[in-house]
Amino acid sequence: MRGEAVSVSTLGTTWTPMSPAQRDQFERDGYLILPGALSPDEVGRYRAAVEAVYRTKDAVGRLAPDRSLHLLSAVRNCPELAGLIDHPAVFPLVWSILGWNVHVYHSHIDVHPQLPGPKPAWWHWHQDGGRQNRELETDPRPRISVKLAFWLSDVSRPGRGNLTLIPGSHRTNWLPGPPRRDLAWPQPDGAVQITVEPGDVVFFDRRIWHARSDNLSPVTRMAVFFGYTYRWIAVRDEVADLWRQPWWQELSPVQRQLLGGAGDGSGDHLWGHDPGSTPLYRELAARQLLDPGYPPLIP
Ligand SMILES: O=C(O)CCC(=O)C(=O)O
Repeated sequence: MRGEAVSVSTLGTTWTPMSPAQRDQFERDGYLILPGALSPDEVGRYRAAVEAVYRTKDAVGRLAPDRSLHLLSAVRNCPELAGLIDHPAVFPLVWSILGWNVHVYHSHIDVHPQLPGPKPAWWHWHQDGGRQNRELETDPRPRISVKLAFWLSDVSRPGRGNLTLIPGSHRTNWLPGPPRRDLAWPQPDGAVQITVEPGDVVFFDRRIWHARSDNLSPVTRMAVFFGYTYRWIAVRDEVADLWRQPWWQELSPVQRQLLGGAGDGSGDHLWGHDPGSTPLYRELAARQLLDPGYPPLIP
């Protein structure tokens, strides 16, 4: 129910760091698929929450003309999703790659019903991060953020609005494409439609070249995406007064950190100057999972 118990506490659950084989695969391909990360019960619960949001937005005329919903700030708009942001089956992938000084900077709920036919040409291919892809000068650009995509519908065949990506493209700064987004253009070489079952999660490097595809099937596509980055990078989601929400107190300290509510709100804290009051650092320390590769600034 909206505004009531929203979080799934991870206390008492096991956190398993990314394995060396997963790391090798992630470094090589730029993404991992985690089959069955959510149980069928969880899929049912999170689906129901997303469907409720969809109905609410429909009632106030906020769906796109094709009746799709692409809604930023996932937890603000659907607090029942808070249990996904540190889901024990996949959150360890995030801190294994980025360390403990992280937050969710960009998230979205996506509902895509069947389209009557292919949409007019539009070049959707991109790397995440917006102007990071103009303003960072290295080649390849640094990773900086990763994303978890939680699949709540059956996208086990192509043509169902699959996430499309180019494996191994995360170290390529430039993808040849049309001079204007609305020009018809062939799919890039090597592009694959990712096939997933409800409850699967895709974990990807923000730099991987990716695009949503059209859902031409009768199965409404439903997914929730959470992007994580370092706390010294600004949050794109709306988080300004989340702490005033009635459900905020029910979140765990790590969930609050991920939603911008850790420390004293100062820039110093965001820079990671006080690991002792940074919940994810504390949690990893308590579980003896701190990576010596991410030491505090002043030992
Ligand atoms: O919805 C999709 O399949 C793609 C999502 C996307 O482009 C993104 O997460 O940046």
